Amino acid sequence: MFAVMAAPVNDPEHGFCRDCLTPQRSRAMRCERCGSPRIVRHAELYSLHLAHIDCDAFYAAVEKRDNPALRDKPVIVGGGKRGVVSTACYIARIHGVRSAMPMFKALEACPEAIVVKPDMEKYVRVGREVRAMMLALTPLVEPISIDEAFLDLAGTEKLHGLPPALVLARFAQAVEKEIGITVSAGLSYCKFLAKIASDFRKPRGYAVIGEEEAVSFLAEQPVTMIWGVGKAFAEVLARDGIRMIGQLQKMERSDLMGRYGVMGDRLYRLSRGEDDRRVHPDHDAKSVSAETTFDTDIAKMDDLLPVLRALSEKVSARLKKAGIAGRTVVLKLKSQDFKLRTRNRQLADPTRLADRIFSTGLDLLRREADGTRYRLLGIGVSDLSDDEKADPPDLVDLQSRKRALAEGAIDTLRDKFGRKAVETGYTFGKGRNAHPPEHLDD
Ligand code: DCP
Ligand code: MG
Repeated sequence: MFAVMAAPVNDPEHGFCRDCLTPQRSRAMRCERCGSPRIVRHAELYSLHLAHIDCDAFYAAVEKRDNPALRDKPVIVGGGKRGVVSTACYIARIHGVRSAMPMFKALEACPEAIVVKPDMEKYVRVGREVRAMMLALTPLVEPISIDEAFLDLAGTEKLHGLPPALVLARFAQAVEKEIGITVSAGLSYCKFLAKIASDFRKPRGYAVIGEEEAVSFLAEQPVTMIWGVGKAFAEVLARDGIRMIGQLQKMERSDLMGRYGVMGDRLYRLSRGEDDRRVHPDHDAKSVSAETTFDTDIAKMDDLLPVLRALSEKVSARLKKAGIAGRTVVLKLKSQDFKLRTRNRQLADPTRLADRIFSTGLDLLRREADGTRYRLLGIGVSDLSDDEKADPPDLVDLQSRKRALAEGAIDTLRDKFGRKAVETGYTFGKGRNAHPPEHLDD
């Protein structure tokens, strides 16, 4: 089966102790030096360098650190306006409590749990501290969320005097000691499998997936392990009789693409452990946006709408060009008296589609179209990430899938014949006061 478990007997030369970092020369179950059972062994241990690190029960871990009375108790962080669980510690998880669960359900499952209100500022601060420690290992750190990041540790052996596998274990120890929370680490040759590995032995986990075993390991995993295969898409695959990654491995690329479009190509590649995405250090840009100042102030929704559409398309085009996506849509308005209003909405997944940016922006704009005369309108996205996880095909929402496909077709035509070749209903000939897309300010 799996790396850490599968390889030990065969690879006495490729193991070390996660507690004292001593290389192991025998096949003993416990460390030759300190007696710890936390031994990692793997044939490719010293040649892999792509890592994924994710903090364990992050918000709850920070709360336990700051209040030792909580340490051995089931702790749930959450509540507030949405009334859902942000996260639960591993003790509460034994009772079935999960992130995103309504709080009343969580308390039904675990009535003795202690509920703590989230303190976002604190978590952001701790997340930054963890990140700073990562950056001391390599500049190639790509944060994915507040508590996780990819690290490419290639070429750092000289600097650290240790191979990446040991650097990673030492890092986990240092976070425990210096920050007071625990992390799980995954080591592999690609992002897809490094992330899976970090999740495999949580909490305080360390797992390795090598090239040798990637295909056989994946064959035994459910399709939901593939990025972009959420509940809805998994149901579609299940309807076609596909539940395990091993089934995808037996299918032709053309067949998968014929059935599932672009997603089919992803299924083909990832099911075979093919993933050549590199680790991109934190993007300098924190957001991508476009805005325009009107010649004369506008109050009417009918007049604001085509401008919003054109701006959304511009933002989308930039995201697509850069291969990135944003999870938070930000609407910006400046009123006649120069008062600035910004409104945000977080989406379930990052997007790069003009249509999603537009429709979210429109929702936000409707609330602000209260007769105020505006001199500036802007739309953008923040919370940027790689576009790999963007706009997962939600086949339940057929309408949005159709829109996404239509948008793909429009992009292709525009690539071929230029931007003006295709105008959408919203921008075409509308908006007496709006600039055409080419003349939008940045
Ligand atoms: N989070 C949230 N709502 C969710 C999921 C997560 O508010 N639906 C927050 C709380 C988590 C943090 O983000 O602590 C990190 O998310 P993870 O998915 O990494 O979850 P945890 O770190 O809590 O647990 P794990 O040990 O599974 O990584
Ligand atoms: Mg986490």
